[in-house]
Amino acid sequence: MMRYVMCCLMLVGIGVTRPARGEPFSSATPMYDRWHYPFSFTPGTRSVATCFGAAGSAAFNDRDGCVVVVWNTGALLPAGLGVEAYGVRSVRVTLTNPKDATWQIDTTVDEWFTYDVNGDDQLNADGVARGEPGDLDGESDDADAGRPIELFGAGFGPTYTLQTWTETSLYVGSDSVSDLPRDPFPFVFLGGGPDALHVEDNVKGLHNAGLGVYQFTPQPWAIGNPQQYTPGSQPTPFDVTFDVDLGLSGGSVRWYFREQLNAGRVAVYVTSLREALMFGSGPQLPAFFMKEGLSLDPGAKAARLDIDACQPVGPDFDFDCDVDEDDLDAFEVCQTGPGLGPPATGCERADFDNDLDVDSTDFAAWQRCSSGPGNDPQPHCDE
Ligand SMILES: [Ca+2]
Ligand SMILES: [Ca+2]
Ligand SMILES: [Ca+2]
Ligand SMILES: [Ca+2]
Repeated sequence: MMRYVMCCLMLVGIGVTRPARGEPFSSATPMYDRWHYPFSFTPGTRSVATCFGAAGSAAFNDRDGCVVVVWNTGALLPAGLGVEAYGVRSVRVTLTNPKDATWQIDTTVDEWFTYDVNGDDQLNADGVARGEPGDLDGESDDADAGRPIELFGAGFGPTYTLQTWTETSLYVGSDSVSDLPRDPFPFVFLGGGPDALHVEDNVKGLHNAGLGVYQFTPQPWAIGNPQQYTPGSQPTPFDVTFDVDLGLSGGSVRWYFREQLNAGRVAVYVTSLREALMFGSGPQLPAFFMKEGLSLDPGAKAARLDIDACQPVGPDFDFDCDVDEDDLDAFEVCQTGPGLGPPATGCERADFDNDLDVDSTDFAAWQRCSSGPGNDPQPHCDE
């Protein structure tokens, strides 16, 4: 038996790997975990990776010390079946912080102008909130102590792709000489997608001019939630869990994970704008064991991924592994009536019996599959 469970995937009902619901799958992944930082001279082999920011500092990405993790999901369930063959109910990422941490807990987003926008190493030196009379630095105080740890999608390009990047690849990003986009880079979707907004420099407002976006506060896909952590009195390692909000960006975030299951690799980018320290380390910073650091402490664990996935039945329009009212709403938009002609573009999926209309026969299929929120539909209910 493996001493360390490095990665667990909870997979439900896809193809040949069709375990009972809730049965965990384990493998010796992550495939890659890396401290994504310009001055990591041993890329991919660090035992612990810290997350911190350098907001407002020229030639440093605002999100400076970051973690990129890639899991080889294709080793656990078949990839390449087409995105339509993958539904995702939930995604949780768990990272483990070494003992003796002192960083303050903050589980809510801080606005971009509560960081050091002007790069003078002070926050809101004038003491006046952004935009108020007398504000000289464009900054406001941080209303709640601490900085959140934020999980985003991992975008790739122009140098790398999800398939070509490895944890030892040459670093691409700001390098203390020039302001450059990261590759891979943390991103959010613009509105309902598919355009990706870089977030590594959201305080300086770089890399998204082509989309008309400058300084902004991105909504993370998940915020780290420390488990049983007491800052300044923490004698053991502890987990930080990230429960992804798959409903963000009108389903585009869920699509990201479906698309990656199809690609056989799931990647996430974990960052914090917690203010930097000299040498990028210290108990004041969120820090996470990499797979190379498992011998450091009996409580060390590598990054873990839990995905509850499924092979969706036809009436599961939003691909979240149930058939409920949300799916009915989508179906009703597509209804045409008997013999009233082919479904509109985007509604082809609603024509379950493939007779070129969306009528009561198709609705009957929806009824057979109806399972309620969060419940598995009966297998083959749409046939
Ligand atoms: Ca400042
Ligand atoms: Ca100010
Ligand atoms: Ca805060
Ligand atoms: Ca559904």
